[in-house]
Amino acid sequence: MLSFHDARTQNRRSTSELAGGLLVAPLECPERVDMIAARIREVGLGELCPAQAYGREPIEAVHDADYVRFIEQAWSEWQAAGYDGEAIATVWPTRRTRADFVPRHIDGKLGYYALAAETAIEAGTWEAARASVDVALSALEHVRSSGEPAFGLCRPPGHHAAVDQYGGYCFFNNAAIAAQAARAAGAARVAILDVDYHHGNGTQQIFYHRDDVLFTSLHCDPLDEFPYYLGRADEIGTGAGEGANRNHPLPPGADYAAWRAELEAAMAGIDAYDPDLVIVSLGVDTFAEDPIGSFRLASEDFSDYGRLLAGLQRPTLFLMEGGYAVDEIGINAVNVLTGFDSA
Ligand code: FKS
Ligand code: ZN
Repeated sequence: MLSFHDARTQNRRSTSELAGGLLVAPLECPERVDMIAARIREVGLGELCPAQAYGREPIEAVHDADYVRFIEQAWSEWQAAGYDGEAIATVWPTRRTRADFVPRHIDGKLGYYALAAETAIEAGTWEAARASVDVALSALEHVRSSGEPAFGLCRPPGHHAAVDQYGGYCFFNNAAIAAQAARAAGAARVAILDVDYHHGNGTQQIFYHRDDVLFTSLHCDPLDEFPYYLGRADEIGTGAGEGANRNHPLPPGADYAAWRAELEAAMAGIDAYDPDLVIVSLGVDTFAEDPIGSFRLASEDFSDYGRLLAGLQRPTLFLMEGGYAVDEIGINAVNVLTGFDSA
């Protein structure tokens, strides 16, 4: 299968992630992409193609224009405020304050648009986030024009990014933007299958009221895991979207047998939905050795579920999300793709 990438995704070089009360080197690092690209070449998965530029229009078909402008300008506003470090939110609109206006000060804006504090904005963030969308849309175009599967080596990831919120290492929701672009290009129904260890709260929020995009997610129970405030099984969609949102939370420490059983249930639902396109939000932080995930998948399990996904027999777009065991990230991500191709 063909893969798509863009060197500008490596322009995000944040040095600070707020973790355990410390500022540490971010888990979501540029080497993740290098390792996956190296593995693609090593196994001869297929050509690694450069992305085309799509501009901001497809981004603004999903995200608020004011939010997109905020991501564009946040770093220069932060610098203009005279701060020395990277831009990190420290204050929020909460359950007992107002959230119906955007403050003028950059500190107020950061809290308004952030859903978590671990993710810093720095000099290369805007360019990398836009490039990540271009990667997703380039891979989509290949799937649509050829009917063949494709892989978008997106970075930064996207599934936590909501209509007007960033966090959990995500700024623009690559999978949602690709789904929306596919709809605009004529696909009647798109299914998003999110297999990242964390719930895709942003993707869920974006399509919660719609029945033309099905969101199905397997993830660690939000009672125990980030993003904590969304992702439970009783969230089924609203209005026209009722029934088109399906969450499969699993307990911390889940093994592959439990995970695979949920995947089969999720796939039966996708099959019945009869989508024209399946978008897989491919996070490999379900790996047993992942530094932040607690699930127990082995490298060969990724090949196994890649094979299983081919059984849907639908045009399929894989987009990279999380995965932080950098030494094995290439093996695990590419195992899904070779498993799919081998079926
Ligand atoms: C470690 C706590 C980490 C944030 C977790 C973010 C997960 C991001 C992801 C994505 F796919 F978006 F990258 N808390 N000290 O893996 O879901
Ligand atoms: Zn994740």
